[in-house]
Amino acid sequence: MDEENKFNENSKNEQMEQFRSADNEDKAMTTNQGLKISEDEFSLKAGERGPSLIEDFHFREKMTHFDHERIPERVVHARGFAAHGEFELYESMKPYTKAKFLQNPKVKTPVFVRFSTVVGSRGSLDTPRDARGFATKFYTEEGNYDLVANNIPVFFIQDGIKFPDVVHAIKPEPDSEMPQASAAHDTFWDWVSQNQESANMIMWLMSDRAIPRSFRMMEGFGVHTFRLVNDEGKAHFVKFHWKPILGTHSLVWDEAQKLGGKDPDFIRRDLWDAINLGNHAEYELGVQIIEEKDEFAFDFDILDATKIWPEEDVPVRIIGKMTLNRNVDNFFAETEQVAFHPGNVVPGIDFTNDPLLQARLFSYTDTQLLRLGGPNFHELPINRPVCPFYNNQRDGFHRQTINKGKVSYHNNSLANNSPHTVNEAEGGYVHYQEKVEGRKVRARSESFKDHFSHATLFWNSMSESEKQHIVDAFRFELSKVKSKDIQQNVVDMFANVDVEMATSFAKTLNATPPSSQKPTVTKSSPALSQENTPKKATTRKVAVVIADGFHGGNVKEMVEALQGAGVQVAILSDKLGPIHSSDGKEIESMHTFLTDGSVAFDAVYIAGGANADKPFKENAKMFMKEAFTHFKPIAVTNEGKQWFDEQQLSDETGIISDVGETTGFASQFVDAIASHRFWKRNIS
Ligand code: HDD
Repeated sequence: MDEENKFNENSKNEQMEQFRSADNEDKAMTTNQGLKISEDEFSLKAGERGPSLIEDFHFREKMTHFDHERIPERVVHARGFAAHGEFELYESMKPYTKAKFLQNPKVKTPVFVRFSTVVGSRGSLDTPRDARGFATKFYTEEGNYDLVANNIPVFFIQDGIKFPDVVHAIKPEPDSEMPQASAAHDTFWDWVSQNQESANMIMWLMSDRAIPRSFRMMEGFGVHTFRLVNDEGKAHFVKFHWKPILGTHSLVWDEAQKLGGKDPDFIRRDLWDAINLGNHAEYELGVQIIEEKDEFAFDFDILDATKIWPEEDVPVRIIGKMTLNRNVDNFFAETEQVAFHPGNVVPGIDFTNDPLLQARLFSYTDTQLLRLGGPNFHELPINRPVCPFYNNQRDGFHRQTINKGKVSYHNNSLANNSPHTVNEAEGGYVHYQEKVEGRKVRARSESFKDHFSHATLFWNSMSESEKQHIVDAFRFELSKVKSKDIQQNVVDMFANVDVEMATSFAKTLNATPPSSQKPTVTKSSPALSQENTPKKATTRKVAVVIADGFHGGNVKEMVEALQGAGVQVAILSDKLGPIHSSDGKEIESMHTFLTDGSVAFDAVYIAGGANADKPFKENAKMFMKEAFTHFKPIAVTNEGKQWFDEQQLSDETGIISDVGETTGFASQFVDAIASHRFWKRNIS
């Protein structure tokens, strides 16, 4: 096979094929030893009403397997959802890195991406206020490269030794194991106010970023400063970004909470359905690059993971695109067993001395040894590199490979010193030879001491509605804190970010407002505001609410226009099955008021129907009122228009109304869907 084509975007899928189980269809059931089974419903007994017998190997095998089916969930990021895809390079990065998958724009690399929430247990919900994990495994011809990222570009702490502390503080409190999947409790906010390096991350966590609308609509950030190293051994500092093609979009908090009950799987379902429908999730890969000579040219330390590199100062260069196009075959085998590690690098990508990154380089393998039960988890199908691997590691729990021969050591003469190491020119990984010197100290660098400038920069960059959401989030979270002292400490801490902001939530808490000493940072970064993200109607979900006797022509026209714009249409009524129009047509309803709230949709079209009864009308009104308070586009015709008017909602922003004649009604609605939310709407 020619070298060029040996590895391609299908390499991982082809490799996994050999591990997929044979089809069960028409097969006789057997034990794991291959013995055919004659009876699977009754255990072996001494007499029909007698005691069960220990010799029942079939019962024992079935029950033992079941008893052992759970593995420890991840200590953080337990709830995740993953998909396969490919990465395609737009332009060669050869001047910066020798990483083979970043050389040739023709090469496509298979990827596996696992998204996650951080705090909640595996069986929690998709929509809590939380950071989201965005971990990508690139199966490259030189081995696996893992970009283990989050949807927030900064972190809670500067030094990884504090990771167990922040995680203990944010997880459910250890005495009661409450609250689940939530930061809104005393231990977390106590930790925040006693660890002020968290200020910037907390601003992001209180912002809309922490309640994404979809995994398809989230940015990803490698957070740390890494190094790219080229063929000549020259290094550049780099930060990695994923930019979603659909833009970065969020839920509103009330909607997120309601979704947690109505559909705890809302976000994973969104990705699963989108991929099945062919609406593949797409993200562009961007890099910010800083020359080594400019390491100290900034008013923050580029090794400090609580700081961003403002995009206006260090532009993000888009270098490729990732497309997630295939759902997993088996959640456990793939999503649960995948093991990421920021230390999985390829030649041309290297680390820096960021003390957070350095700690991570220890933690991931360590946790996986426990979670996946031993040192051979690299052999699990999802974790295997697509290139072969050879070394002298042997044995251990669940070893799959049958290593031949008696030689399992290096150096050796018996096997011609195989496997042998290779030099850099032949692909051997050589660590970047950064010069280091210093005394052994447990200390924070002076250059890491500013905790507030970037938090203020973030605040300054927000639109009015985004600022309001941040204040509301602080109000919500801190109102759940029982200790008055902790509430006050947080108010005092965040006065260092913005006095007005801290005053706003101090009032709600009945805390003492901070003095009016203003922080001095006036800079803002427009790239941080979601106001400036791409907005599209495509793949958005709209509920079309109809009752018997609906206006067939209006609904048909609207449904066709929506589908033409790539919008997903869901017909919703008070019952499933055919709903009849006044002109004798029928449309199948697949959703009901009972099963789906308006929170499951991005916009609603209330068409109504002449035969709607009172309960229908009340449900429809509630449905549109809820969408209204979530700032969503609403279209109304016929009875829908009447019901809207009857509610006397104070504002018509984002309401597209039509009594049957208005031209461009459907296209106005599509435009409104593309605007997503109408923040100026008065919902009071
Ligand atoms: Fe971590 C999992 C991302 C800091 C220790 N982390 C984990 C996952 C993501 C991140 C996306 C889930 C991977 C998956 O889907 O399987 N973590 C981050 C980011 C960080 C970060 C972006 C800051 C920049 N993490 C961090 C620190 C430590 C850890 C400082 C410890 C020193 N992270 C872990 C872990 C986990 C993990 C305990 C739990 C499960 C796993 O590794 O495989 O090792």
